[in-house]
Amino acid sequence: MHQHPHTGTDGSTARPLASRAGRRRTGRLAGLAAALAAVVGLTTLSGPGAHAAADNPYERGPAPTESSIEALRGPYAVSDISVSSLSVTGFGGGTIYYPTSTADGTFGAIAVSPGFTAYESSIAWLGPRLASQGFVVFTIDTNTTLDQPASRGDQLLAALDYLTQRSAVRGRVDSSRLGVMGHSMGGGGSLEAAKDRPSLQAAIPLTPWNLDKTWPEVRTPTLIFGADGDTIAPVATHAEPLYSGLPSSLDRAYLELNNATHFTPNTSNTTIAKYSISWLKRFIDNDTRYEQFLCPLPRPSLTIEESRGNCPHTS
Ligand code: 9J3
Ligand code: ZN
Repeated sequence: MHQHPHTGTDGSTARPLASRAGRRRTGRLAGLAAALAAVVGLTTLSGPGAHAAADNPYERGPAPTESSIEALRGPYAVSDISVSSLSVTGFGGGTIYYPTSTADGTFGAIAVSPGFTAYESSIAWLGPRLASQGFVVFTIDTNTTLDQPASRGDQLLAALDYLTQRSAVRGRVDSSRLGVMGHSMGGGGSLEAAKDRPSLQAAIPLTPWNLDKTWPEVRTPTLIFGADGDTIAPVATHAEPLYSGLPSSLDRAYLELNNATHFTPNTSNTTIAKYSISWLKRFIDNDTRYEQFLCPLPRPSLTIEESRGNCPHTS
């Protein structure tokens, strides 16, 4: 099939990777812990296992700052591959955005579905924006633009299966660290995908639409974005009851965008990006360095109309 990797269209540039100052600190602490353990005769607690437990193997990229999660591009240069609908089954093809370098090993991955009547182009901005932070991102088309949320959920899972099992970048993806996003009926579909596959590590519905408001089966940490001015999927009948329909014990959050519409997620949006990056890093990469942006919950502001969630997360 016609798959052509190419680079550089997004203007992103490679930057030096993390200095790993944290690693050095960890090493010193591990040494201190080993010395202490030796003193009290608990030498079996030191060694490689103790170090591995303190050193998150899924952490990618430098320590984040407010400006790094708000930036148009993160630290990784991004390449992309077009996947023809003729080359796949179960979804409509799409574009895979991925960090160009293989120096950092594998990455977590997410699939993103557009909404009713819409195409991949409507959510394409998320591809390079999220991939440049250290994820493989598959923005997809659905089989037909009229597919309903349950079908969009199945298609997100088919896209993840293609990504991890058959795609040209399957060797770059950690198949145990996957997530889903989607707009409107695609957001409703991301809940359907999480319900069907509890091993998913993160879900982010964007101004979601779904007639089913009860989601007690979901075990996937879920961040829902609503828009205060949404008249197509009003928050009172979609995003808010969908959030409330998740288990109260789940890692879940609801952010209502201020001065926003149903279509706000269809163009580059820094509020969506910064909290999505934080959620994906926190739950797909287990990267607690990003918890500072999620907890305490962002307060109402010019960009956030309302926030809900069950901080503190269990780290
Ligand atoms: O995907 C969406 O934009 C869902 C909103 C919608 O048009 O629902 C009408 C059935
Ligand atoms: Zn509200």
